[in-house]
Amino acid sequence: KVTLTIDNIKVSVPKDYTVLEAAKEANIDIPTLCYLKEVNEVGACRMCIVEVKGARALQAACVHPVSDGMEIKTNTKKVRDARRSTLELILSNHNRECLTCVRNKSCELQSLSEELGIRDIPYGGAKVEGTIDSISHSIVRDSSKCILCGRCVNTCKKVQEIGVLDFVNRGFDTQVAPAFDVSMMDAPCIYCGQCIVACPVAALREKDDIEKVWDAISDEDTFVVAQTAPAVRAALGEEFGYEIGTRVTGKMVASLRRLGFDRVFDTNFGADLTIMEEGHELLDRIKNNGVLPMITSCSPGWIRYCEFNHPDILENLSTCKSPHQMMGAIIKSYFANKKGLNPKKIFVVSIMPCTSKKTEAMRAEMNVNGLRDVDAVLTTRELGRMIKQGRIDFRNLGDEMFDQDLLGEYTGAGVIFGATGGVMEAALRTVAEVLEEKPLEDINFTAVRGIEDIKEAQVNLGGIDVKVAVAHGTKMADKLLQMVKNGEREYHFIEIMGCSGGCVTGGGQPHVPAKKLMDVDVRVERAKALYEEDEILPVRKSHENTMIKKLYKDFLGHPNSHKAHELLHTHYHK
Ligand code: HC0
Ligand code: SF4
Repeated sequence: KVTLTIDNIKVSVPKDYTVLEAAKEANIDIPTLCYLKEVNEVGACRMCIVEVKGARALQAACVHPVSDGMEIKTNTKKVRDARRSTLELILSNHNRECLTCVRNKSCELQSLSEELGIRDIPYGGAKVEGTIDSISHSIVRDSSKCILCGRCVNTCKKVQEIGVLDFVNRGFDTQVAPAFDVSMMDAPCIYCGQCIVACPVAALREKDDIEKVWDAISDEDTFVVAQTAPAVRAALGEEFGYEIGTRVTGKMVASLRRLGFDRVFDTNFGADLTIMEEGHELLDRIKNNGVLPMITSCSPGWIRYCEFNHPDILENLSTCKSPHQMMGAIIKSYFANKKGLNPKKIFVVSIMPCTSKKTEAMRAEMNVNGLRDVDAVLTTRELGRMIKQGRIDFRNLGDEMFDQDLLGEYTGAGVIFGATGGVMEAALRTVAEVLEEKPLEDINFTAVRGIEDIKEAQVNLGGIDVKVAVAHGTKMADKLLQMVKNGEREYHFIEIMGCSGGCVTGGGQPHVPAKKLMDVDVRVERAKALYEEDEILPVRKSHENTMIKKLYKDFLGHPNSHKAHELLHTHYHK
């Protein structure tokens, strides 16, 4: 440990700490902008500069190491003036249309300007002309808002190890963009949206589909169905001031009903259905020498990653569509049928924590008899905005239940899909009981829970030692696949999610300021909310969902039946 004083407060910290981390320990708040814990610690924006006694220049606290006896001042006039000048310079070349900006009130640049009391911007000079890339279905890049902090660049490069974004051009013309300045649509971007989550401003944002959904709702001839992904309930509250990890399932349902959706269902029903299809697919592959390991297919970011980077293992991917696509297909067939609705008049809206789902829903294969399974995908953030546009007092809503007709029941197994390891655990609960033909003593497969990079387990199921593994984030997915490919590891079943933490930290989830990320692991807090819901549900195994049983009895026949294949399965492209 070393001891130093910061603003006359003595603090002892480990010797590998930076001044920023030490100040945090002493409850002293140093402003940051480009800093993103463990991802972007580069000292580029110079907002975190401090006075270090004995040093001639001001030092960037986020990269400056502590030493014994060091004396730091974090908030002198000299420091404040320097920070203000730096900020004015950034603002002089920034598109300052805050009122019409999607990040209005959640922008880190905006809050800094307020904190530092910026009232006018003295530099009137040339401004870089911005480019907007809004060609993809998932992501919009607006360079007029970009402050070149590099948070997105390093997230894509170091967290995901994909490296789509980089600094292109030089000097005044520098931009953050895919190589050769191509559209995100033409880059090997998987639309995971982690760059959006990392962006402190609105230079990266999701493609906004709110108007499409309002139009459908206001058309009296259209039957509009909402379905909500497991992870949305664990984060939507943050848009309304709730602490990270607050579960708002009941209020979320109530708000969707107020917005005018004709039905509000839970994608968890689709998740339970996925487990039935995927679980039986696994059993079939194991029994009949099919291609193993089988790998989950519900994360569209992961699927794109696999198609781009591991085209040799597409056969290993489960053929199951993802739960929300299955749900859409069932709504437009079984549900429409039973309810006497014209499927052409049904508009399915998926509320997802994910930006890649927007592109997934537009894939040509994702249709039922020529109709889209899902017509629009909104992120958790977009739903938050819609609720505000609808002037709904979210915090004072009572809890309401999902609609119950035909597709209304869901199990704890479905809920935990939203956290890394959840799909695996849900599958094991079902596969175990099918193979063992008796109820499990303990349904909590804790070995696959948590945020460890790669999780492994071996479960004896009906005399077979089934080996499973879980990876989250494409960097870890790649590592795991390399081990499988070079023979270091052998598995029957692998769960892969495109984002670290799984869906709870998907690219469509509410923004968390970088400062907050120094204190909390969002992946852990939001996952807790899901495991909590799993614990309190009366039914926690997908195959015990009575509405799923009825769906098979009345319509699909049995898992992996011809009809199930037609509606619920898909294929992939090299
Ligand atoms: Fe997920 Fe899903 S669990 S991908 O992470 O499988 O986005 O939350 O909705 O479809 O159910 C996301 C979350 C889903 C799907 C489900 C799966
Ligand atoms: Fe990289 Fe994901 Fe952003 Fe695409 S969406 S640029 S893959 S971080």
